[in-house]
Amino acid sequence: MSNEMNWMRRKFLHVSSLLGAGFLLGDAASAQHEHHQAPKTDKKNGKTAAPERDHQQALRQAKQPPGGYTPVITPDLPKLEYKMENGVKVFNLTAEVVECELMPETHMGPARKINAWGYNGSVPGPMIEVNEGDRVRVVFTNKLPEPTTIHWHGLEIPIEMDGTPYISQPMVEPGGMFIYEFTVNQNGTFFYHSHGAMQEMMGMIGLFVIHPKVPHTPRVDKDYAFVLQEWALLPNNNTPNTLAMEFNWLTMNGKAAPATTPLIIKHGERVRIRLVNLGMDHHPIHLHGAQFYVTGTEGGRIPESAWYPGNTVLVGVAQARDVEFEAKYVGDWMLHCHLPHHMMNQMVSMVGPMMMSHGGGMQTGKGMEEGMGIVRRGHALSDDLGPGFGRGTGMTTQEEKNVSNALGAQAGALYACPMHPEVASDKPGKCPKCGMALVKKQSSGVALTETEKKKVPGYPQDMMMIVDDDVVKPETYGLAPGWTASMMGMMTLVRVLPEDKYNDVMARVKAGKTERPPSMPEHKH
Ligand SMILES: [Cu+2]
Repeated sequence: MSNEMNWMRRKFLHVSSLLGAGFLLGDAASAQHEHHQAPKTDKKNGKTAAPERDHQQALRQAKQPPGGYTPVITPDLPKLEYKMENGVKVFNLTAEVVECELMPETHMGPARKINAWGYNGSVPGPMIEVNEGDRVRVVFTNKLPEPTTIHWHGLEIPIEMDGTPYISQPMVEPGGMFIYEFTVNQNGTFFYHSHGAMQEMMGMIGLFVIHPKVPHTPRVDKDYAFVLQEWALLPNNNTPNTLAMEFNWLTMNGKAAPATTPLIIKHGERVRIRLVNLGMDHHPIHLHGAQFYVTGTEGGRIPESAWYPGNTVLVGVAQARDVEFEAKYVGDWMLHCHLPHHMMNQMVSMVGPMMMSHGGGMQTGKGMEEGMGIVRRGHALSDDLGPGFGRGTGMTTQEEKNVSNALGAQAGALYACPMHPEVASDKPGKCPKCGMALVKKQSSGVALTETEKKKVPGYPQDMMMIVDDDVVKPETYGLAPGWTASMMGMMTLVRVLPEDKYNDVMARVKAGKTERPPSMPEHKH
């Protein structure tokens, strides 16, 4: 018997047992139907490859459905399709291991991929989008190596559907199924997630958006949704450390900036952004260049009289926040978590003094406990452990070595390569790495010698990496050269474009056309 047949048989047996227990709300025949839609699994490692998140996705999502609402766009995430069965919207959701790419390979380093847990080949899971009043059935299959359930966060539904292990339902064992079915009587930004704390930290969450019967006014032209997540990843280890309290990779819809796909908005459009957070930290999400109103919470729409203005909204753990604004000002505006450590990638492997490769300091990546700040013995600021909190203590301070970073390399130079910040020159020329013409710098800064740098306590701090070419996609067309230097962690761009540029970029998105703007010469790796 093949693995797949075995799998189907086990699933069927489980469905039968559910029938006996009176848990099955749908009909067994429809449940069996879902076998055909099981995602392809790599037999060798049991992992399911993430589906291609092509740029047509946003366009497909943007098609106006019969309900008359503005469909929600989830950049970098798929939307879950359904089929109608006797007036019920039937979705198939499978919990499984997903290899998720937070950041593609760049000329600065290899891709950052993780073995996360998600749904239907996606982390976070695909968005479920329904209408208030809909009858919804979710045929759930567990392909994880341990039991799980799905909790429908914030939904007022019967207790049998609440997804709390043992309290409202038995665990769904590996290979087992459960049928969730309920009517949605609310509207707003909700989400689904595993009710196992560690499973949540492996990525098991997805958006559940319910459109109101009558669209809210003022109507929005663009409606976006994001899941905010954080990951603790040790160097050379692709499995998230769910015990950690320190997180070094921050994602929006499963991507870390600059790999996040920018939002493309036409000047004057009204925009809604829905933000959902499931992690160990709260995220103050800040929008540049526009004041917004907070118009919704995880409990749904806020009455207009209680909307409040801001440009930073704190999205607490387990909360949802909807913000709305008029895109009055043209520009490529950042949308990002403002916690400084959430504006970084891979922050446990810093250059310079923090790197401490010798001596009595704690090295990042040494072991799960030491590497992510869990103290096993002694105290946190002891000689042994101190450097893991940033810098040396006691004797180890003498071992700190100042090194220069990207900014330092270009300081004092008149010309620099926009792609390779370490390439700088006093005269015009070409970059030896990529052949691009060196660009005259507007401000050359002051060149410091290595000795002078060492007199500066705390130097270096910020690093910048320019990887424009490595993350280029239709939505990035026309961004300023070097834009990726500013984009790290939980960040994306809200691009408010004048109509002609908007049409140009959207045509590129539609055609899947990825090319560099004419001002930037072609460059070879
Ligand atoms: Cu944050």
